[in-house]
Amino acid sequence: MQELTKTQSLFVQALMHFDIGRCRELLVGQHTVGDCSTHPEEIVVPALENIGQSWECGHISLSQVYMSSRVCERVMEKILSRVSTKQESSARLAIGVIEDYHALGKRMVISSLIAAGYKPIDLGHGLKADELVEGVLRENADILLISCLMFASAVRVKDVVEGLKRAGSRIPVVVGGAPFRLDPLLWKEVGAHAMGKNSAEAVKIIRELDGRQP
Ligand code: B12
Repeated sequence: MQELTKTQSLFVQALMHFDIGRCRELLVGQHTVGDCSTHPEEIVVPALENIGQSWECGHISLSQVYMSSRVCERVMEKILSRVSTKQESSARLAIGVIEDYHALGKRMVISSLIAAGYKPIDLGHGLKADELVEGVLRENADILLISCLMFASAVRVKDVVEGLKRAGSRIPVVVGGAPFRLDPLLWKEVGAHAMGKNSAEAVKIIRELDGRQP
């Protein structure tokens, strides 16, 4: 199991007690207002990974995993900025979670994009490949971001890329989520344009594609 820092361990303990106040306390000190840095993510992502591993080993139940993620959602919702502090961009970004229901990563990416001056269109989660293609065409998106946490859903990105091509769209598809972090070549295999490991990288990639300076 991955070794955690002291703060990450305290955060795991607080999550196991569903102690929202303590979780917030541990994260707030890490966050700088107006900055799209990933400090809270550096605690939340490894902590939830650790909790996922405990579930895999049979040490905790799925309902504990579920409750931990709900607590993280509540706390992050309050911490992450929803107000753009930077110059706004007119690029139309669409974002969705393919097939699976792990939506916390998408939320974090959305918050960072908003803080960086974008107005991402949230297509939702649990989406089939053709639903993502439909969403892109309906919203006339310039860039599609896809989040996923399961290998079975990651390989479906290929269907989205092919579906977009069939529909005559050549927009870049940017992917992110655990399967792409674990297999560094997977994003290329599924035909994505780029892959980001966290929400700061998501912003960096989008800025490059959008031709904007940091
Ligand atoms: C919380 C959680 C749940 C919650 C989800 C609640 C929710 N609303 O999100 C619940 C309890 C519902 C759940 C259910 C299940 N889960 Co689950 N879950 C997790 C857990 C513990 C944490 C995930 C998480 O929220 N992480 C925190 C977020 C913030 O991290 P993130 O998504 O990676 O996002 C970051 C980056 O990846 C990046 N990013 C994310 N998206 C994007 C997109 C772009 C474009 C970019 C650039 C970057 C980017 O930025 C984010 C911030 O840094 C993981 C463990 C793990 N290792 O991740 C297992 C895990 C993903 N789950 C797993 C499984 C198996 C399941 C279930 C099938 C269990 C079951 N038997 O029912 C179901 C499936 C549900 C479904 N169909 O989707 C497995 C997947 C294994 C695999 N190989 O595919 C994992 C890995 C656990 C394990 N160790 O086995 N789960």
